[in-house]
Amino acid sequence: MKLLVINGPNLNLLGIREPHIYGHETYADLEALVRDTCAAEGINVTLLQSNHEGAIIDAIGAAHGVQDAIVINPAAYTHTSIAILDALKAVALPAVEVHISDLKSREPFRQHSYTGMACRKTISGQGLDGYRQAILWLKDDQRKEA
Ligand code: CA2
Repeated sequence: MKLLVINGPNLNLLGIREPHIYGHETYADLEALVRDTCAAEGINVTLLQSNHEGAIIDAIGAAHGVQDAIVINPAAYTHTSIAILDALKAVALPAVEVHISDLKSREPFRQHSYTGMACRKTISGQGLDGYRQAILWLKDDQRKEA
């Protein structure tokens, strides 16, 4: 299985502030967790973190015919980006949306997800473990579809 893991704006700054919301772990910890999980599961993973909407859209488009699945935390673009929603719909790869924090218990403007509308599942409020859960879910989903 080939997996693309995308992290959106400011997730490179994890760990420097708001630990009560996002925890103390850094983006390097997130990347290590994803790489370790994928290594254990025999998954070939590509990671991208970008603060630019167009770069994220380009990466989703380039995944067509190359990747088998996508894990995405679009960060603030979750709540604004119809363009990322359209890119996910266009490539039609199985995708899981992850949020480190529990969006249900946060501000009203974080309650709506455009990007989640193109994802098979959303995992929110599980901290970095949400990425591990998303990877395992997609692997199981692929096994069921095989
Ligand atoms: O909970 C999540 O994973 C979010 O996607 C994180 C985004 C936020 O805009 C979404 O509503 C929920 C923010 C990512 C980075 O934010 C930081 C804030 C302070 C310090 C470092 C990073």
